[in-house]
Amino acid sequence: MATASVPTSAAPAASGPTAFSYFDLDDEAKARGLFRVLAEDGRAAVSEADLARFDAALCRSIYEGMLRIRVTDARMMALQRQGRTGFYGEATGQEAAVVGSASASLPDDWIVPALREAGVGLYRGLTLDSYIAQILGNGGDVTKGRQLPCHPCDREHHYVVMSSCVSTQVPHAVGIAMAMKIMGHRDRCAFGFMGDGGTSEPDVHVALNFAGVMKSPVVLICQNNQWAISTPTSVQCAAETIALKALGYGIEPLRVDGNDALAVHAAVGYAAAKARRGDGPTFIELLTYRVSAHSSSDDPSRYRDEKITDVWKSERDPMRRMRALGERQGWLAVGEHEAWSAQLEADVRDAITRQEAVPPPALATIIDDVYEQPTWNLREQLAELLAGPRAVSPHQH
Ligand SMILES: Cc1ncc(C[n+]2csc(CCOP(=O)(O)OP(=O)(O)O)c2C)c(N)n1
Ligand SMILES: [Mg+2]
Repeated sequence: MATASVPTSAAPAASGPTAFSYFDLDDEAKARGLFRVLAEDGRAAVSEADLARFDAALCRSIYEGMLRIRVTDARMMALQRQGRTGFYGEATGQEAAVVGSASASLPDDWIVPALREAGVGLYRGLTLDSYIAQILGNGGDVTKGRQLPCHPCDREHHYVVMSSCVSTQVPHAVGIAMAMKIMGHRDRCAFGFMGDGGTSEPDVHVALNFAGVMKSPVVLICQNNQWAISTPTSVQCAAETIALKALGYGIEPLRVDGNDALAVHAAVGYAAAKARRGDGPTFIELLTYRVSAHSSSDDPSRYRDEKITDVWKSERDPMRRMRALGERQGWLAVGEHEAWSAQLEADVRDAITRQEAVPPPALATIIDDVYEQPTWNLREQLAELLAGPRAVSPHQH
């Protein structure tokens, strides 16, 4: 084993190569094309010289971030099945899209996620303990148990809480970017994520219009995982590609193999650098596949052919592609994948043990944060609650 411990991912590597010929195509060709750095077997889809521009430290950091999501998601789903948390939505199979994007962000940027980007937060420094506290809604949860699981936030690392209402977050990302521009904050940008289904929502069109007109420093990223719960993209999008929609708003579109972490890193790095220079927004479609269920409440075998899913789980798996590259190039030693997985698994289990021991938020917090001083009727209702039989949460027994 070449490395004894998991490398830190707190400081995202942001210097990515961007000078690939794909970026010189005209906008329509970019929106109809599919940018790739790696073929599915982990071999170069670009010249070996171009591939060499991704250094080993960056590749290792991306791989570790992807592995962390895969291990964490599997444990959290098990926790949900055991009734220890109420809900979970995995990003399994989408790790390249998530971490390839995160690794192109800088600490001063702001991340406005959709459902499957918790790994961006984790990559930027959201701790496992805080993530799990928020999933359990315990007394250590920064949102005091008021959010659904899988809606994490982390102010310190500029990771905004996700909105359950699909796509309402996209205008927020554009608004943050507009504020950055108005306040003269150069060298930073906002990332706004959405799903393929999310692009059917009016909010996305409002956001794209403002971003285009105001030349906001925003990177809009659509994880096209080809499903919106049980609705396939093909029955809710008449455009040939989702990226083409950006053209109508005067925004540069990119379309990228979302299971190719290096292509995602390069494309998002290109868009972020452009935004930080003051050259406006980019819309990026990342083509991937939701190999998991929509959430712990869903059974996809009832509405889709899981034989197709199996192909995405095996030969199109984004981790397999990076691992093949790492073993070929030598930045991933033989046995290191197993050692990292075991270490990450232990980290997650330890954090679960610590967080399950934390009691729920005190009942009195129920009236916090609405008024500077709680009103008389809220105080009266709280007193009544505390005097009653439910003064102790059932979860404490
Ligand atoms: C405004 C709104 N409509 C419907 C829903 C129910 N809903 C939750 S997730 C989802 C599908 C989202 O699909 P997509 O945007 O592709 O994201 P994915 O789940 O595939 O990551 C829907 C319809 C919702 N939460 N909000
Ligand atoms: Mg989707």
